[in-house]
Amino acid sequence: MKKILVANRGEIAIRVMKTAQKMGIKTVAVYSTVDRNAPHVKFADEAVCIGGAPSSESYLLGSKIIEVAKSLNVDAIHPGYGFLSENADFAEECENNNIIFIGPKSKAIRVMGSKLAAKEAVKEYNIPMVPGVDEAITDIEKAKVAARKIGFPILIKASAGGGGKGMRVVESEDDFEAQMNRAISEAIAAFGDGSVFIEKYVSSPRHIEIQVMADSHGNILYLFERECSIQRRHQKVIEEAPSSVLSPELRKKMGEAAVLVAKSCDYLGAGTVEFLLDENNNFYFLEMNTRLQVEHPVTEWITKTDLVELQIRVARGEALIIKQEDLQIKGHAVELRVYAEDPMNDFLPSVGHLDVYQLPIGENIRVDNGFEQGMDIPIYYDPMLAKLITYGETREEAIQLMIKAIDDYHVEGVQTTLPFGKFVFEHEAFRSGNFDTHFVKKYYYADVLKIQMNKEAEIAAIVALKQYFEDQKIVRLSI
Ligand code: MV4
Repeated sequence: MKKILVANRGEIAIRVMKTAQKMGIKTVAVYSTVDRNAPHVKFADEAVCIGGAPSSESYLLGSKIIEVAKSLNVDAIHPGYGFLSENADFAEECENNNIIFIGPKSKAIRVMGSKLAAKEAVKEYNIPMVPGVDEAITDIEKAKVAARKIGFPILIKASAGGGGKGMRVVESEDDFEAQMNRAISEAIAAFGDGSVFIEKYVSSPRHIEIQVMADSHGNILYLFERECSIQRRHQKVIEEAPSSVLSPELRKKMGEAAVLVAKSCDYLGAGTVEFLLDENNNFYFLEMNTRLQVEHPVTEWITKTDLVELQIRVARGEALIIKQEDLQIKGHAVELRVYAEDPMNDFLPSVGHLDVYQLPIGENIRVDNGFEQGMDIPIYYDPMLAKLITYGETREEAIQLMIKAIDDYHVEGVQTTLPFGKFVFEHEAFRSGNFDTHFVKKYYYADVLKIQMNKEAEIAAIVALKQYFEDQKIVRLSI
């Protein structure tokens, strides 16, 4: 593998190219007209403009990207996350054009892209799943009987959905039919597929996901868990590894279950198996994400691995040389996604010009960044600017360093999730590890940031006043 095209932009494009460079592999960037001067374009050995700003005219144009790859003698395409990363047709088109898709085979993407097909695939492996009906609902009366049996509240999910899209909680039988009809029409509108199914609603779960890595020789590893319960509207904001609530026994059980999920679809490359964990530490398989995830750095840090390097190695046919027994968790890592969003205004995108943009630096601080000072943030894409990751021997150390790094991260011109991050990392519930997916809803309201900022301003004023009095003394003494 001599040349890789990265079919993505922003921090993840750069992150992938860094590893390619380290491995002596040439890189090709693709970009849209608004990204002409973007850092990922400058970073690559070669770069090709593939179209207009909307991703439908550029980063989502699979055939165009394959054309570019062929014309530049590219051996492999890394899709990053988002865009074409979980598009089975694109993976298949790569396969058909003799370009290595750095990811699983199109078949695995297709199976895991449908939650119902995923449930079907793992059936024979005894993976714990939430009680429910694991086929598309066609008869509402029959479904009602099933829902009664499962017990309310139940959750309606769209098979083609993901990341929480198309979900509906139904509290009682009276609402069942109306909610079901709404869910079906929503699923048709959003995914062009009206298949929905029902599950028992787990009311206060944690979101724990397991990183897996598979080669083409039958080896599958689990690289432990990430705790991703701090989300808002199904958008993760803070992740950490390891989770503070898994015992070594539970970790092993979940890891082994994740490996079986990967096995069930003949998985290749990096994948993530999502589980819910309830109050009694029961875990349930939810879905598998067939890509490298945004939050992969926390896993890299605690396992001392480079997941992109492993992806590339298995994509070119190498066997994994690491054995499960060799893998160990060392230390603790936390990550904050720095979005150009206004946490005081319902997290609305706050795109604009980066007047000031200075990153924190230091030992045990990693910033996976896609922007620089003076740039405009395009409105066309996900507003994530960077990921701030810190590491420590203990969770407490990693969190303490994170708070310092947030203070050393200077952004002017747009609002960001940095102050929100500080709020979470200082919060007692987060510190104690006693939280679930309802954290943000439960504890966060816009005014807490104002209160926090006022407190900081007061402290700053007191410090300044003290300094002023001290200076006065010196002035007086010197007269
Ligand atoms: C659930 C659930 C409760 N019960 N399934 C949301 C994202 C998607 N991957 C699955 N999700 C959920 N599925 C059952 N049977 C609660 C959620 C859920 C959630 C899961 C993980 C992280 C944050 C969440 C926020 C709300 C709901």
